[in-house]
Amino acid sequence: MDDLEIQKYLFDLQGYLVIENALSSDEVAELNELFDAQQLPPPPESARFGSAPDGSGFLDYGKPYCDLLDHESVMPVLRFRLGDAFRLDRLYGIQQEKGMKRGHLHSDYGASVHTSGAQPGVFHHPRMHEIVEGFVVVSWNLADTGPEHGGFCCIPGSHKSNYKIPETIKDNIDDWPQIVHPEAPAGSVILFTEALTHGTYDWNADHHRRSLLYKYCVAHTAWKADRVDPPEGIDLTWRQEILFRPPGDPLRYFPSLFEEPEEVGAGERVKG
Ligand SMILES: O=C(O)CCC(=O)C(=O)O
Ligand SMILES: [Fe+2]
Repeated sequence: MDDLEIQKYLFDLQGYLVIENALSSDEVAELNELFDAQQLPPPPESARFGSAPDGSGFLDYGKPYCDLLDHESVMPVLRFRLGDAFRLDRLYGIQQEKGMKRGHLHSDYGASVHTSGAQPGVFHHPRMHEIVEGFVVVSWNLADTGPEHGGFCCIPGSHKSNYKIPETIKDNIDDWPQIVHPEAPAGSVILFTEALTHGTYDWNADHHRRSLLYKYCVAHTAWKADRVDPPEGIDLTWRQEILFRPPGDPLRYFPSLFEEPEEVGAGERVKG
């Protein structure tokens, strides 16, 4: 499903998108080998791994992790959602083993976020200072996830809702068919807006979940004050370097990711 017209329609409609076979099996194997080389403690101890800000997170595991930053299968969708100037806001990985429990349903923007002040059952008009969009998560699956296994789950369309999610739906997600667990096998990527109501479902599979979450936002925004550091000793492309810049007004104080800067020749580095 790599037709951009369809991707735009589905992302807008559902608030998320799954692209299967975004990575070849060789690419998945290479990422998994680099992960194994880290010899992290197994889940649940390191259910979240490679987080940044706080250094470079899992980007330090090797160049294939950096090459996912601007992978060709996700850039057109990110451009559609975030415009020509966006930045890497944070990242982390999730591993789960059989029996690990779900996380609660949540969204970071819109009526259902706890900071919105929305009252149950009352139409919420976002106030002028509220962010309602502009953050997209790109979640690469290095192992099969989906309805039989667990992993990402969400309420499609909830990013457009002007009503706060009722507590009874939030607390009883198995009773509500509105909550979906998309099929997302190894090599697939899930893109979703942080305004979508989403969560992590119980992990029921014998194999471990292993997903890498890269979080991007429009250039003038940030989740918190800290920045992800570029990894040391790995050559980044000019475009990858731009992703690490601090926030700035798009195209005025933060450059386009889709126009190679004139002063930068092949292999040269953008000055921060
Ligand atoms: O993929 C998942 O399990 C959901 C992760 C999540 O909640 C998030 O990235 O905000
Ligand atoms: Fe989340």
